[in-house]
This record gives sequence, C-alpha cells and structure tokens, in this order.
Amino acid sequence: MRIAVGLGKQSGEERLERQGVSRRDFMKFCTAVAVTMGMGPAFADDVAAALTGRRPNVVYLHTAECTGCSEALLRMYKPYIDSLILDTISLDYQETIMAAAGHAAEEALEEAVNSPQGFICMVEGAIPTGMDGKYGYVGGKTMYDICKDILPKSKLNLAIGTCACYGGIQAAKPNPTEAVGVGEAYADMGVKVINIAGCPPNPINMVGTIVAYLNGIDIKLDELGRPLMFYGQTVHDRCERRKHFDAGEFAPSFNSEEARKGWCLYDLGCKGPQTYNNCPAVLFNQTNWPVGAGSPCIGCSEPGFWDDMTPFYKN
Ligand code: FSX
Ligand code: SF4
Ligand code: F3S
Repeated sequence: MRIAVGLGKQSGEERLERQGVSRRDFMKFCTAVAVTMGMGPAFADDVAAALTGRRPNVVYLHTAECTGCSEALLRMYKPYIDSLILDTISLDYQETIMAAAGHAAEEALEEAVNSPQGFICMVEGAIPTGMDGKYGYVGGKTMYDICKDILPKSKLNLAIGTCACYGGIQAAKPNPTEAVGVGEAYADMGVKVINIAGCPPNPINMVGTIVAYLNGIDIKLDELGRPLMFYGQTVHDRCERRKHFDAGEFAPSFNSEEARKGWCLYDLGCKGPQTYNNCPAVLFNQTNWPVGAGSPCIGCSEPGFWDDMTPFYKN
C-alpha cells in the first residue's frame, strides 16, 4: 500500500504540474527552503532536484501528541503540501492521512520497514515510558515498543515537534506517564535522532532537513540535537520588535497602542531571548509568526516548554 503513487516515467516536475503545482510556486518554495537552510537562493535547484528525484520511503509514527505537527504540515499552502510532499516522498505509513486502517495499515508499516531501499522515520509525539509503556498503544503494541523496533532500522530518524524532541506537554510535571523525548527514550540503544523542535515546528525546517539529508549535506546540530541551520539563533536575535527592546520600549498590555505600534512584548511574557528558532525569518505558511501577530513567543521549541516557560503571558 502506498499513499503517494508514482506516475511511471514522468519527471518529478511533470508530476507536480499534473497536481496543479506551477513551476513558479514550486521554485518559490524551493528558494524559501534553500534560503532557510542558509545555502543561498542558488541552491534552490538542488532543493528542487532533491524533491523531484527518487522519492525516499517515509514512515511517520504518531506517539503521545495532539497531531498539531501533522496539521501544521497539512495546512501548508503554495505549494499545497499534499501535492508537493506526498508526491515527492513516498509516505508509506501516516495514521492521520492514510486510507488504510486495522490490519491493512499494519501490513503497510511492515512492508515499508522491510523495503530493500530503506526508509526515513519521523516520529511525532513523546514516548510514554511509565509502566513498561502501557500508557500508549497503537495496534496492540506499546508506542515504546513500536519505536524500539523501527528506529534502529531506519536510515534517518527525525523527531517532529517538541513532544518528540523533549517530551513537550506530556512530560510536564507531574508527568504521570513518564513521557520523554524520542532521543532520550532510546539513547542507550545508540539510536540517533535529529530534533525538529517547535509546537508545532515550521514545516520548512522539516523539509529542509530532509533535503539536506538527500543532498548529503552534513547536518550540524546544537547540543539539543536541533539542526543549527534552523535553530542557530534566538527568536529575539531576529525579531522585528528588537529595536524597541534595545530602545527600552515595552508594550504595557496586549491591547495597547504601543503593542499595535510594534513595541517589544517582553513585559507581557515574551520568551524570545531564551528560545532558539527561525520563526521571525521564515514565518509560518510564509505569512506571519506569533510575535508578528501580537503574541509573545512562548518558548515552544525549548526542552523546558511548559515547566520552565510558564506562565506564558504576563499582563
Ligand atoms: Fe501537538 Fe505534535 Fe505540539 Fe506536540 O506536536 S503541536 S503538542 S509539539 O507533538 O502535535
Ligand atoms: Fe525579543 Fe520578544 Fe521583544 Fe521580540 S518581542 S524583541 S523576541 S523580547
Ligand atoms: Fe514557538 Fe516562539 Fe516561534 S512560541 S513558534 S518559537 S515565536
């Protein structure tokens, strides 16, 4: 069973055109990915080649999470993610969007994991480790055991979202399910995981990491396992309200003239100074980002999200 069905000898770009993705939109997206990767606009051709070449098999597992990361990905437009990603990767197993259910779904997973070409594994959600993993089951197996079987066999493991990276809200005190991030759950088995942090993460950071991998680029990580090309600077470093921070101009309330004029949201609880992510530069859906929309950064891409970043707002 395949979610994305190849279209014979057609080139990737022809495939996309058939799906209604114009070359212009596609190249615009590739340029955004290239620039976000820090490779410069000229790298857009390499991004396009990676996305239209041989489609890697991808297994996308859901563990303890809210599916917000999948939603962020599926809400992406220009190009629509279903046209682009589902046609450029072979998404063999994804519980949110796959048509198959029950045993057919389990067979699809089995087939993908044993495919001779190998596969990339993405995990969305924390791993409940308490009571031998009994807090989370899919298809009669614990989430802990499913990932334990699959992750060591994959060519590349990506933790999608802060829950998968560091436990997220599931790991907030008192953490009754003993939820942890994927990397921590399997560290003693030597499983390597790249963390695409954020609640939800920006889909461009996810696609960019896959493109870097497909192009053989050495993906340098920070000490928290996040690709430096996306998480190398703080939100505060790149924030459009930064000049007001530097000038000591702080909005006194959300509904103030100063907030509307673009003054800094630090006094309202902004965690931008201690949060590493590229939101101000990359935007979500190439449209806007929290601080641009008048909300403080709540530190969603950091390990201490919830326990250390709350209260999110001050007023
Ligand atoms: Fe939700 Fe993904 Fe946040 Fe977590 O998210 S957007 S709670 S990072 O695992 O679905
Ligand atoms: Fe920094 Fe937040 Fe102020 Fe932006 S709004 S300058 S991220 S403190
Ligand atoms: Fe998250 Fe802060 Fe960006 S809350 S989405 S890291 S602005």
